[in-house]
Amino acid sequence: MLSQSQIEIYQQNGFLSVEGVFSPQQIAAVGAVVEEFVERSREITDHNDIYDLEPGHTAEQPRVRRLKNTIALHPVFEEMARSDRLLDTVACLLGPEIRLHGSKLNMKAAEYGSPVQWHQDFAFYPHTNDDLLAVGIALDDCLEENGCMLMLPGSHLGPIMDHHQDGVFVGAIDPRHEGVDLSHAVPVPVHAGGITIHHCRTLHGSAQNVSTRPRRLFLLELAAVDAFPVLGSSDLDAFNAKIWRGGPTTTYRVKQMDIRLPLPKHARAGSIYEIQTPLRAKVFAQA
Ligand SMILES: O=C(O)CCC(=O)C(=O)O
Repeated sequence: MLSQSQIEIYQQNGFLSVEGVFSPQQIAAVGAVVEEFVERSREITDHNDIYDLEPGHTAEQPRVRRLKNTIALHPVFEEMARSDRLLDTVACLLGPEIRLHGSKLNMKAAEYGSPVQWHQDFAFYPHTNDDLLAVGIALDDCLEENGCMLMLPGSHLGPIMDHHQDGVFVGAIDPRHEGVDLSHAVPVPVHAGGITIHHCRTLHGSAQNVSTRPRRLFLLELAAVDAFPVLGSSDLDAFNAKIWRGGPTTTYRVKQMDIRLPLPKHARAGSIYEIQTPLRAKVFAQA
């Protein structure tokens, strides 16, 4: 549960962090499964349905950037994500009816973990309304030194920005083109076991991890059940199976707003890291 003042901070800033949501034992159990997946990545040489790999990945030195669709990979992830502690917290912001949109685990390994350029999640998955948010469960201390997320307060109340370059979706903004002053952005640190929550329109990004400490963040994208993806859903049963609280509806709420579709995609589009590769206006450097 959140206090009234935490709810107001989220409404005003578009993000929030809450410490101590999960115990050290819960974090350790999930962390052990994550390490098993990293170990298994030695067998692959390219991105696939499970793994997004950092440049330089080899069997001898596995470098995993992301575990995709994490919820489906092992029951420990779903158990953590569907815990009442977490969903009661989210319900304070989204209302009682909650659907999973997606999940991912961004690894940001020590010394090389890739940056994520500035973007609004909603640009990737526009819906009929914007009652969607992302929860980041910290599996490590996520601090400024090891590449915690940075967010621009109040940006969720502004426009949905252009994430295209030369007419192609690159999943990141050009801050100069958008007139955004990133000097007002703030780090959103959180310790292992804590969570961050950000609104789907909050502008955010994160730097490369050049520290000696890993930064693993398990991200859940959650939606109000009456928000429907503008790009549609090819399998309504699978879509409705992701309702974690409440039940299916055939009536979706529409909010007046201008939406750009995340199309067309470029040839190398895959995870956000690949989608952002062609971006010229990179803010975060990658060594
Ligand atoms: O892992 C991060 O620091 C940023 C994650 C993010 O914004 C994303 O994957 O969409």
